[in-house]
Amino acid sequence: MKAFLFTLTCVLLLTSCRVFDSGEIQPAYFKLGDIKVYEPGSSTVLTTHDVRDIWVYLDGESLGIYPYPGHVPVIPDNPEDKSLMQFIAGIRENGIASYLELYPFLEFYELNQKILPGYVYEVNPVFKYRNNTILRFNEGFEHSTQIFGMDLDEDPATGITQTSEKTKSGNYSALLTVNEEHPLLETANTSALLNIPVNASSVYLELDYIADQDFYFGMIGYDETTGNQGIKSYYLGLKANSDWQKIYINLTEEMAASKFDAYRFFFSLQLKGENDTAKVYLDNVKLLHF
Ligand SMILES: [Ca+2]
Repeated sequence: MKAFLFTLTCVLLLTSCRVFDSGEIQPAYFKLGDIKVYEPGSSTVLTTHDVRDIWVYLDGESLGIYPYPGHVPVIPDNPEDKSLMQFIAGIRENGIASYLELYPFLEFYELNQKILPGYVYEVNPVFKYRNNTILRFNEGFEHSTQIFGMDLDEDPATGITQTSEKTKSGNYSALLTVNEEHPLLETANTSALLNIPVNASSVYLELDYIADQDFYFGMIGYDETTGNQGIKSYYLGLKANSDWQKIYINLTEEMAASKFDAYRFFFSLQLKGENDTAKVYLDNVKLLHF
């Protein structure tokens, strides 16, 4: 048995030597380190992000989706020439683990260089928002007035308040609270927004939140001429969590399907079951489109 294993090992070693000797190219590796994401319109101010993985392309062909830190094996077609490596930010759309998406507003991080077999290249992708990104609002709750000032719940005792208890960025965030006496809070941006693309061009809402109970994000569509409310959609349920979480909510299809002239966006928190109170903290609420 030992003799057989010895022979087998020799055969395997010889086989692998033959493969190596026959001119098979060793891969190079791109070692993905940490990444940075800058605020829209800035190349110096970092923003919060939940870029989970990097989609990697070599000369326009996909090499796969990689977590970071990690290693990407690369075999260039022609190591004598420069190759274009593209690193693209991947998110979890609507916070759902199985919805892997490219984030359309972030530029690709690109390297154009020779890739030599056996070499390890360190790369720390830096992502900037595309220049043609339109930031319709960016509410960090740093000021005494904020954009979610429209009371939808008809209970004047509930509304968004500025707080420094827990913040993701800056000195303040927003607090939404309900209790047994005031069990519903629904609040929307004060002015309905015109000219949000309804032609399937990307529209996303980003936010950071902590919630001790599930709550909803939704939208209301309006007819510009009459001002009539067309729909009120409780678009996405956001799960309770224990620490700040970034969510990228894809509104593209909802906009293209509903096609209203104007929209308001709202948060809805309703006390559930046995709870005495429920609290949601929000920060960095951004609406983006092209
Ligand atoms: Ca803030």
